[in-house]
Amino acid sequence: MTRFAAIDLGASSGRVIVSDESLTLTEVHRFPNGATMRAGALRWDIHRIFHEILYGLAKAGPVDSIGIDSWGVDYGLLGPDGTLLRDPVSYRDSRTEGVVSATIDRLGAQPLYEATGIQPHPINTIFQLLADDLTDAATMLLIPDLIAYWLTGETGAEVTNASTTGLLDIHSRTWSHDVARKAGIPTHLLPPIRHPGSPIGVMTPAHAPEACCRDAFPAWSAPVVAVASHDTASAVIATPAATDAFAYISCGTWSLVGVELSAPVLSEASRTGNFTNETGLDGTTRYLRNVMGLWLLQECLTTWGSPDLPALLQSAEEAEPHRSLIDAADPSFLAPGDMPTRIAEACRKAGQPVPRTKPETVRCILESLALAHRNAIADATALSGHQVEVIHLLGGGARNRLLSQLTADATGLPVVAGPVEATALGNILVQARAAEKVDGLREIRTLAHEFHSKYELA
Ligand code: ADP
Ligand code: LRH
Repeated sequence: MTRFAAIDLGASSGRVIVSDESLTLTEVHRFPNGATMRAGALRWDIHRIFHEILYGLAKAGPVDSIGIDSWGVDYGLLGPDGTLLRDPVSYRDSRTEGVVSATIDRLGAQPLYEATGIQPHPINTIFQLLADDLTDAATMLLIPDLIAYWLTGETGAEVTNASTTGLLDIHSRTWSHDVARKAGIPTHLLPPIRHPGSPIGVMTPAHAPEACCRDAFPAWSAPVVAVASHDTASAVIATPAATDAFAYISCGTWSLVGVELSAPVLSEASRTGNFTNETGLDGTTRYLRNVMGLWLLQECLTTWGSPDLPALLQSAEEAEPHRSLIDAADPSFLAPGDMPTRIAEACRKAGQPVPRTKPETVRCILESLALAHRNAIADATALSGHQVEVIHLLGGGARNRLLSQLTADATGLPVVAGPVEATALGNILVQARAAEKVDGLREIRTLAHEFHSKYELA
């Protein structure tokens, strides 16, 4: 019986999920994730994350292959001897303030967009690298590539996640040394590009950081295979779509809202509309807008001392509708901190009633997200000409019935919620294709559809 392990790292939780040949997924380990202030910056505790991964793999038992995906844009820097210089900084750190506009002024917004297809968002790797100390840095590894390096000793940059950096040439889908040079980023930092389905190496403790982890490796080994290592790319792969006329909302910490295209859209209207062209499986384009997503709710829950989410959503369902709306793309929501106060402030500034209770705040967040979903889908359709008949809402947000309903109400389109673990499913389906158990993207989507009907709609 063939078994695959998906290591799926989200900004709010990480999980190790195992599948058998009949696509039954078992979550063998889940652990909380989040960035904290350390050594002068908001950082990921990557050694703890790696330790949790090893614990999950040991619990999973022997598998035929392992695939790794995570949130995009963030990276670690290796020194010349292959050791990690510092814990990776989170994209929510304020270090890129000022770098974005200065870089755009130098390189030109439209030329940069035509070269990379990526909207100039302050989280992008290109801006983070420009704000970083690159002294002693020999190699830049994106988060899944860093985990793969610690598991196998092999370095590389998987293409779907490399596309989130703002340094990938949208036409050749290789590093744009031209953009890197003009921006002032040393090109030797950028490791060779690899593609979903290609073998990375075989698991061995030899290259992992000694202190945290070597003893925690499982007794067995397995090949590590490149998957679509950007979590959003993996989620979109596992869209249970029966038609090409679909839009997706990959809905977790962020809402990534858009359509899948066969070619990028690089017009000025697309750039000023804040659309990005990320690379998907087999050269597809994920044409999407970043909407702030359930981060708004997560941060409220943290401020409120983690009340029960299902109960709170129930009260939000009963709260007065259409009372106040915020702009869910407002960059002032990006940083961590007291979110209820920031939401109240945004309402006040917009001359709207300030939410008085927790359920009213939640209702305001979900209605604002639904409106942002509607606007992004309408704009994606208008800018790309792609027809949309159905919306697939993928990821943890699919557990939020109210959000799906509000999105359906706002768009006037049917919303299919799930799979909740679309990212892990996409990760596994690409491993299955590498093992020659599945063929093209169409067959992968048929399997995702069967999975969804069997396990989530039953
Ligand atoms: P990420 O991969 O970015 O960490 P997930 O896809 O795991 O995000 O989704 C996390 C989100 O899922 C949470 O912020 C929360 O809003 C939502 N969620 C999780 N459990 C539930 C639940 N029981 N009911 C409603 N929403 C939920
Ligand atoms: C979602 C995600 C998104 C990126 C952001 C950094 O987890 O990968 O696609 O824009 O995190």
